[in-house]
Amino acid sequence: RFTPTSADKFTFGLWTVGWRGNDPFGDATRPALDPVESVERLAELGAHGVTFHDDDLIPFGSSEGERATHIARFKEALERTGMKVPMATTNLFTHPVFKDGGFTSNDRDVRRYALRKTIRNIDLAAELGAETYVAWGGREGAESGGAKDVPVALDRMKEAFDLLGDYVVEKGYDLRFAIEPKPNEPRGDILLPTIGHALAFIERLERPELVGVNPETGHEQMAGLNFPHGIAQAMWAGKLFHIDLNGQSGIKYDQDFRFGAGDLRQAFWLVDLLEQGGYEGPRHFDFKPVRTDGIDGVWESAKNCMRNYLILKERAAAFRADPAVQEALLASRLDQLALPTAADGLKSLLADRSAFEEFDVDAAAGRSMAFEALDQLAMDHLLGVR
Ligand code: 3MF
Ligand code: MG
Ligand code: MG
Ligand code: MG
Repeated sequence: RFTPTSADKFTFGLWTVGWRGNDPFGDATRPALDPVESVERLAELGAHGVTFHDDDLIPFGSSEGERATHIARFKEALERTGMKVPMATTNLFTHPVFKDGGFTSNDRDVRRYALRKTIRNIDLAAELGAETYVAWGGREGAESGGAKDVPVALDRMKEAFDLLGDYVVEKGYDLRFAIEPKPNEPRGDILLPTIGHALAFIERLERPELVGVNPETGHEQMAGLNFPHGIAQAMWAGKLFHIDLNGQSGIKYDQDFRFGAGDLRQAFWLVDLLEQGGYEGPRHFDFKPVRTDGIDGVWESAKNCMRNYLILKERAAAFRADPAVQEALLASRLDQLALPTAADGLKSLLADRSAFEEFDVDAAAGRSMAFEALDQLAMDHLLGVR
């Protein structure tokens, strides 16, 4: 029970289990992991696949020959284990050259280099069968007002995505882009800080249909936002191309706890939404095994990201199937929310005296929404007492 199979579509970034525990105040606490070992161990745990930044697989500065060897070993491990690579991404944040950003660095040479580095890894992503190419612009931002002309930087950001769109269309790749918003860290403020900013930006691109979002639980919560609400709007817009699942406790640094840790109630509603709402993409974990633990904690936490998702999936399904919940939903008038407000048209709305002149506002104000009973049913299901 709660043991995943490939059909559950759980995927992990190589950089997640591979994180060595280095943070701004301390050195690594664990040895480096060979990507081949990560593929093997995650396959044994029941994962569907892995994702990677170019530099996770091919250390920055590798020669062409070394690059080919890293790719060949990785491919061999994928074939042997049946693991997939549904997504890949570019590291445009670790090397000091990206200190002021990749696509929006004030330094034009750096911007051209960032595009070439991205395009090189897009070729590899397509070769490995990836469907989504994620772009997290962690260094696209500023610490001070004069340092970045934001509208001009957004012009450069648009230019980058338009060029990348040209590239995949020219090559005939079946690859879509997903922008990953984050409000801050490592920059003081990052461009496209939330799902909403990213969705608005995408509509200004030359090929908006090629670009969606890859929201991360903790990133939205760092901005004090409700993650399931953000995901719901992304789904409503047809833009949830990919997702980064993890755990976060409130407005703090990017905690990257395993999925299910942190805000458990939001995790419950998120799984309910993804499962009910027909999201078919990978359930991708972007978490960091706590640096207090050894390699045992790495595999324990990876296993438990998937376990917690499956537990919440079962709890959410039980909530939806409970007749008492269905009644409570009616008492809270969710069925009425689903009705168009004026399907009869503006003219008959204006002619309807019961809608205004004869509307009993006090009676309507007096009707309870009965949300407390509904929420306690959810709580009882979440806590496993129903
Ligand atoms: C940082 C992140 C990133 C992105 C990744 C793109 C290093 O907070 O979340 O992980 O997820 O670069 O997938
Ligand atoms: Mg993150
Ligand atoms: Mg995070
Ligand atoms: Mg992420």
